[in-house]
Amino acid sequence: QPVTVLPVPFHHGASRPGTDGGPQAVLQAGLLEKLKQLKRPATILPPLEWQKLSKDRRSMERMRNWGRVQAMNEDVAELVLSIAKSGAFPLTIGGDHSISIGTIAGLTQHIQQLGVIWIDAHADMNTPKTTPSGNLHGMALAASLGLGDARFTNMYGVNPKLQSKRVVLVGSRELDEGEKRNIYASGISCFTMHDIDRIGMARVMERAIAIASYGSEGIHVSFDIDSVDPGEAPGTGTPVRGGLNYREAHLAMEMLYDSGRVTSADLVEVNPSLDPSGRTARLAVELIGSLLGERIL
Ligand code: DIR
Ligand code: MN
Ligand code: MN
Ligand code: MN
Repeated sequence: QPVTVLPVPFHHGASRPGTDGGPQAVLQAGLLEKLKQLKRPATILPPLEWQKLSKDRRSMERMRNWGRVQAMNEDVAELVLSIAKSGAFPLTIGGDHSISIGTIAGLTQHIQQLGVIWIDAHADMNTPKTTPSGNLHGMALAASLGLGDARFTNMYGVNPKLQSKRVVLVGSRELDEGEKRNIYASGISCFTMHDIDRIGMARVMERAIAIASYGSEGIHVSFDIDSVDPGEAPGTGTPVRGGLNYREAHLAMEMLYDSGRVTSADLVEVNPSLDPSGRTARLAVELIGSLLGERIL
């Protein structure tokens, strides 16, 4: 199956700039070469630029830059939808995690009962009521489940986009108080670092894949690079220690490929301005390789 890469250089869903350089860094680290090596026909779309905005979408403290995030997500959704309709695998490179509101909105126009595996140090389950930061990248999964402001829960007039019984968090280790309540109330599944320590990544992924694929036409993998330990992935805006080690991250991606259920993916929160070494972007390319079928032997 061909892959179509959508680069989304965007940072207005997060506190600090830098993730707008993410797509270029990942491309420079050899994404196209990796896809060629895997014999995947690949198309790289031009980096998405958000539309110039009229002045009536003023920022708000509990939803910072909501106008820019909304405008960007409208374009992301349309492009991802057209990629999916073309029969290619949509691979979206961020950008901060707020862009996943758009990818999921577009995908759910095409794929019935989409399952989602959200691999992240965080849950991104805040709403404007619970957010401590006002940053929309911390609200992206909640919005896709119908929690929060209608500007983000109601794209295409469909709300909610996802059913909680097919949504799984993996790698969680820094949850805000309100988020914990939202996780319980929503009924999504959550495998924290504690669960990975206890039962191992292999069993966690077996369960996550089973949950996300039950009754679903496809699984979307939303991979926040901050899920990986900052020792391996320092180039990200909100690093949290105690993350996935190098092999755990690859194993997760390899098992997702082996499931044969994954129909799209996002790779987000790479911030090259925080990583002069470039290893975070190189890791991102390697992990995409594992997700798309690369094997050691
Ligand atoms: C925090 C950080 N929970 C917030 N979220 C991040 O701002 O809502 N998500 N960094 O990836
Ligand atoms: Mn800027
Ligand atoms: Mn995230
Ligand atoms: Mn995160």
